[in-house]
Amino acid sequence: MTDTTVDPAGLLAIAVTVAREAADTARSMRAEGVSGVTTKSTDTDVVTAADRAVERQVVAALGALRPGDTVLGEEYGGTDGDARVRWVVDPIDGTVNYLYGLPQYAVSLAAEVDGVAVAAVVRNAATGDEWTATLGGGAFRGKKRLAASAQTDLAQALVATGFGYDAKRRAHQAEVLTRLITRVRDIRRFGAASLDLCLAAEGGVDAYFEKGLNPWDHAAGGLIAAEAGLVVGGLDGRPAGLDMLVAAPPAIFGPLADLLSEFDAAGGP
Ligand code: LIP
Repeated sequence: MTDTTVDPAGLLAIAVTVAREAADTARSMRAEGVSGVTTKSTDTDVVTAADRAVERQVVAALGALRPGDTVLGEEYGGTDGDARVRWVVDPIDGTVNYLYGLPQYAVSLAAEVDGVAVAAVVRNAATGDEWTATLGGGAFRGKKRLAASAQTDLAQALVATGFGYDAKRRAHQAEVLTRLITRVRDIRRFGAASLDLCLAAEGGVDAYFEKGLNPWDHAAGGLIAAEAGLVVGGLDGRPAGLDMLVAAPPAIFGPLADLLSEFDAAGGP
């Protein structure tokens, strides 16, 4: 019996089942050693056989459970169709961490209804840690409901960020960082946007920002961060997107976004 529900709880149940199986595949393939490594946009933008295998597994599972829906994935792009429900998947977010065996990589899966993310799961494939959220239903780590940082002073904020795979872009991002680092408590770089957003959702850092994120990097983590109480957006009143994503407590979102705008963080290559 195919499932056609669009209610967030029903979609979340499917997302969690599919993401857990996908994470098991990612972890068992890692244990066998990383194989089939090729590159994409630059020589440092790697993709492994596991990224591809896990995405095919997710697409097949969703195809069986929800034949009418569409899927957008990092490795194979989008499937055709005009269904109300679209799934957005990053099979292994943090692929460089995966390559080096750093336990900071995740399966990230979100369900959108009419273009709005309503259910999300991020599962760290190495540790089994799992974050979930539904629109209006809150965010959780396991069964623990999350409340993000309520930091009100940017100068006291611990901020996570990330860098692109293009050297020119990294140079621009580094310039922004040299100006920002004196205006916050400190910076952290963990290497996986979906996990960075979950860490911000549970107050492990106060805020996160990054330029160059694709929908699969932030669709799930963004809902989890927002449902934990963070403002998730872009600069100058724009929504979060490829040019910039900022996730921060209400009191410091404005000051952080204003500084990033002043430093042209959404600009450059
Ligand atoms: C990664 C992002 C991370 C960013 C990396 C890379 P990938 O995604 O999660 O935030 O800094 O450059 O884009 O390539 O591991 O799926």
